[in-house]
Amino acid sequence: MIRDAETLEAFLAQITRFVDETLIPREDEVAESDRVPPEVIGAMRQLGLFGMSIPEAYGGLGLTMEEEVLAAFALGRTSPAFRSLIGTNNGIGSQGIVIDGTPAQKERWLPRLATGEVVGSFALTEPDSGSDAASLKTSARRTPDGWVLNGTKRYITNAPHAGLFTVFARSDAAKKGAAGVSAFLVPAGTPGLRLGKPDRKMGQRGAHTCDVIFDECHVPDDALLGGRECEGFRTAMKVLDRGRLHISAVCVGVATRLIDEALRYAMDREQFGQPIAEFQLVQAMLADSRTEALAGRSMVLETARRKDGGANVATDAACCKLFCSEMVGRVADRAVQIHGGAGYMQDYAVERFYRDVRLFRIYEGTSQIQQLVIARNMIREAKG
Ligand code: COS
Repeated sequence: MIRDAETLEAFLAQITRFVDETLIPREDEVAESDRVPPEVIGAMRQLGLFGMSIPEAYGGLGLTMEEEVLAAFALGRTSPAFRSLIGTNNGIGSQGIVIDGTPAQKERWLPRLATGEVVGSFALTEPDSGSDAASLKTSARRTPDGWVLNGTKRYITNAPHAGLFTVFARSDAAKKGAAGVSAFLVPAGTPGLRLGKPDRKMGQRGAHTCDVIFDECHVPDDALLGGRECEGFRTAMKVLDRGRLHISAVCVGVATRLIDEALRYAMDREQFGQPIAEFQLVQAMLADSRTEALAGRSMVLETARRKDGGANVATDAACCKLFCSEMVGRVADRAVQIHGGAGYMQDYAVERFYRDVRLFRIYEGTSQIQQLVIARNMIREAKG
C-alpha cells in the first residue's frame, strides 16, 4: 500500500541518483580498501536510509513493506557492501525492537537506529548453532537486578560497527529448544562483551562480520526484549520473515545490475565479425536472466503487498528468499559467462558480484532452510 505515490517516486529517484552518481563509482575503492568511506556513510544518513523501516514516530521513514522492497530494488543495483551497512538497522538489527520491544526500549533505541547514530546488530548464530537456531547455547543467568550472559556468537553482521546487539540466549535451561530462548538488548561497550577479529570473507568486502563474545556480561532487567522471558525465538523468526523479503528484493536489484553489465558487454564485444549479443546462445542467457529477474521482482512485490495488507507471509517470504537468492546466483554465473575470460578478471564488476552474491543463498536462512520452512508450513496448513 503505497501511501503517497509522488513522495515515494521522489525518494526512489533520489536513491537511484545516489546509487548511480555516488555508490557505483566507488565500488572498486570499497572492495580494495575493505571500507565504506565516512562521507558515503554520512550521505546515507542524510538520505534517511538507516531508518527506512523504523516508524515515523521514532524518526524513521516508516516505509511500508512494498515501499521498502522498491527501495531495496534500487539499492541492490550497487555493491552489496553499501546495502549491508544500512541493512541491519532496517532489518534484523532493529525489527526485534519494532515488533516486540517495550515502549521504553523503542524510545531509547529506535530514534538513534533511524538516524544511523547507532548501528544495530543481530546476534543469533553461534559456533555450534547455525541453521538449527533453537539449539543455541549462549546462556542468560538471572541475578537480583538483571541477567548475566555467557557464550559466543559467530559471523555477526556489522558487529565491528555496532552500538547495540540484539542477543539471543537461553534463559531457561530447563526448557529445551526454542522454548527457553530470550532476547536481550546489549549496548556495545558493556563490560564482559568483546569482539573477535574481523572475519576474512569470500566477497562483500566493505561489509564486516566478527564473533561477539560474552564473558560474565551483566545487563539490567530492562535489557530483556519486550520484558518477556522465553519469547526470543519467536521474535527472531518474525524478524527473519521480514528480513528475508528485504534480502529477496536486494537479490532482484543485484540481478538487474548484472543484466545491465552483461547486456552492455555483449553489445560492445565483437567476435566472428559481430557483437556477441547477436548470437542466439548469448541471447538465450540474457533472456533467461531477464525473465528470472522479472519473476523475482513480481513475487517480492506481491508478497510485500500481502504483508502490508496484514497477511501472514512467512511461507511466501521463504519462497521469495529461496527463489531470488538462487536466481541471482544463476544470473551472476551467466553474466560471467557472457564476459568470457574478462568475467574472470577483477577489472570487471561481474567478477566481484559473482563472489558477493554467493552469500545471499546462505545468510538469513540457507536455501535448504527456506525449503524446510515452506514444506513444513504447507503440511501444517493442509492438516488444518
Ligand atoms: N513467526 C512467528 N513464530 C514462529 C515463526 C514465524 N515465522 N516460525 C516459528 N515460530 C515459532 C513457532 O510457532 C514455535 O513456537 P510455539 O512453540 O509457540 O509453537 C517456535 O517458534 C519454534 O518453531 P519451530 O518448532 O518451527 O522451530 P525449529 O527449531 O523446529 O526450527 C527453523 C525452526 C529451522 C525454521 C529455524 O531454526 C530457522 O529459521 N533456522 C535458520 C536460522 C537462520 O535463518 N539463521 C540465519 C542467521 S541470522 S542472519
